[in-house]
Amino acid sequence: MTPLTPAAAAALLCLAGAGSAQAFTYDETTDPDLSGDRLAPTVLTAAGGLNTLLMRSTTGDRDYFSFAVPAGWELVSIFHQTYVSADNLSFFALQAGTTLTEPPTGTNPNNLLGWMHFGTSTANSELIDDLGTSTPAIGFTPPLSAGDYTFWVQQTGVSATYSFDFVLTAVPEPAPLALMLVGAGVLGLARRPHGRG
Ligand SMILES: [Ca+2]
Repeated sequence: MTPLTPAAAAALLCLAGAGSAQAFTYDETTDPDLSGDRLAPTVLTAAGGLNTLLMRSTTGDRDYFSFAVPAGWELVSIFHQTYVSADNLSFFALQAGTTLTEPPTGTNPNNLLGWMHFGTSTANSELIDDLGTSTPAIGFTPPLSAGDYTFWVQQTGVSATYSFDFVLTAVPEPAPLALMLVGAGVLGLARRPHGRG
């Protein structure tokens, strides 16, 4: 492959920065029902900014979807917007990767990155911190870094509609001074003599 000239590379970077990718807006009341197959979730394409998802569930309907947080971006918010159902208890879980490896019955929550029940009481609130501290679970400290994530959401009892915002922001650039200090620290460690008593 021919190496890019600096000018060509700059032009490509410029294009990438312009953000040809568009955040998703998925609405199960008008778009197809999300996949019910945890091993073949509906793949959404997330981008920087506000990605929105309006979901509809009826008896027996489980929804699985996945998206990638692109390199240079992080998932900072999973905001629960609305909830309309006669049953005030629905379920939300996520895993890293492109499938949901845990079955809906006999689930081992220790293999979930996070999970929680949501409903009327969690509408209009941030969920990502609650998901990160759920137990038992793998757990995480937000934000979630670049990579694939798969989600499992259900209200299998009665009909329900609920909506979420997934917010991606650019990974902050480290401050130059902090970088210098980290560099100096790493060098210092590397130079420390080994095996001396
Ligand atoms: Ca559905």
